Amino acid sequence: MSGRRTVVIVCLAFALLCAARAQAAVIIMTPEVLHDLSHGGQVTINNADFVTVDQQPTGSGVIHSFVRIGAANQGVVEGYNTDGRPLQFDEKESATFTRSEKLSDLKIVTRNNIQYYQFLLDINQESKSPLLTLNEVEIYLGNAPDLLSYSPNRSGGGTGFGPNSSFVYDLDQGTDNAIDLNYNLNSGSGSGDMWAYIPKANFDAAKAAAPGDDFVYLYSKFGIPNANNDGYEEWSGVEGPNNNVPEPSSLAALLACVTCLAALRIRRKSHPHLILAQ
Ligand SMILES: [Ca+2]
Ligand SMILES: [Ca+2]
Ligand SMILES: [Ca+2]
Repeated sequence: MSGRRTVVIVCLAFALLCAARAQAAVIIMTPEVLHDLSHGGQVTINNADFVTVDQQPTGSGVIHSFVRIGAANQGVVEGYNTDGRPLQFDEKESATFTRSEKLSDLKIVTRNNIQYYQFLLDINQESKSPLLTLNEVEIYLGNAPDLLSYSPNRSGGGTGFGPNSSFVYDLDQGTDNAIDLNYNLNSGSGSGDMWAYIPKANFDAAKAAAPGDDFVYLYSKFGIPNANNDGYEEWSGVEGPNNNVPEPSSLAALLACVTCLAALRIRRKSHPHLILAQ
């Protein structure tokens, strides 16, 4: 082999190596897009609204917690709600606070003329180190209340509970997103820090794909770069009458309407000309 050919081959190999390294670097170094709610405010990500709680909750509905996630001295924590045991990640064991949540128990709320299901995140951090990054939120509907063996990171190939679940929402769909939160904005005991409004249309699509999937599973992960400290993080659902079941007041109105129509029909029979003239 001539000296010149050897130089060309070596240069080519070096160029290929550099290209491979550069591509690997791009994949590894793609940063999360950090949405800063540490000073309050709100952000919309993949049609879901994340809104800082800057006052005590108002309106109707019951706020019912369904998962507590925490681990002492662990910067990154993750978990999801289920009745299944043993728990997979950093969830708290109590069946009262880490449990299944039925879709039919959640209240449908309307915000800016769009229907949502509403969730509340309550974080607990040290006052002197109050920031916490929410890195992942993934929601699925599952076909049983006690599913386990969750496959996280859907944007990286995670499958939820596989065929036992249908996909609803991913914070990282399309872009790897994260949200910075500040415990000190609402540091009162048990006070919530952020509302998450997830479009009802997402749930409807999941139900259409798998009508038997009735249980809401919410997986979340915290801690990069602003790490977990102090107490647990807790998600709740806003429960209450939803559009699938008429509210008592609606039922009463419906009954009144039926009674009224029946009365009109009787009146029309006895005074046909009177009704026709109207
Ligand atoms: Ca809090
Ligand atoms: Ca993310
Ligand atoms: Ca914490």
